[in-house]
Amino acid sequence: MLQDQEVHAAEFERTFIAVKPDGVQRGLSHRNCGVMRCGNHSTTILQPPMRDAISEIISRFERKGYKLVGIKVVVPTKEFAGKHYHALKDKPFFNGLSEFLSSGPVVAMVWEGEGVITYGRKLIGATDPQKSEPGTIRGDLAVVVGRNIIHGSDGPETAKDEINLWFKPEELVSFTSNAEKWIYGVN
Ligand code: IDP
Repeated sequence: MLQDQEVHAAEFERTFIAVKPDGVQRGLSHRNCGVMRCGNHSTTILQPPMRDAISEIISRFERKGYKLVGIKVVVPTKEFAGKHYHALKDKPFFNGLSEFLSSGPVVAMVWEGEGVITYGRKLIGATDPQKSEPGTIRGDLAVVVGRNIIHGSDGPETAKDEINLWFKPEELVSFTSNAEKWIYGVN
């Protein structure tokens, strides 16, 4: 039984997802507003509740049925950011993009599940938020291409490379969640 579960878990693909510095900061600035700047004003309580981008993004992947198997908050160096975006090194925006990715905390994650690479990209939406469908993360939460709040691997090879770049093997977990048999109908 346990063996079956292990085999099943091993069959799932993994993808690298990152909340970029703009996504992290947008969440933090809301918290700052509530706690530091307007925390003493009773009107704060009347403000409509806003969800920050980090929890919103995690929630969308989780609600779909995907499994979080690694997560950390890091501030990458510009050199590291350049490695992450090496495929775009000839683009005119490469330098600015690397600088931006290293400008603040990034929430780096690995998500696991059937079809998670391709479907993760659907959840994320088109690169340019102006072209992302409503209902997608970028469509709902971002406005311009240079601040599109989230990264997701675009294929199996990229996913493998990006996971290896951002995570050590021991930083990732393998487990079978209780929900899995209800999500996949196994056992
Ligand atoms: P993706 O993030 O949807 O996979 P890529 O083409 O791999 O899209 O581009 C990586 C990132 O580079 C984008 O998410 C976006 O932040 C940035 N980017 C892409 N095109 C432009 C552009 O024309 N100007 C500025 N930034 C761009």
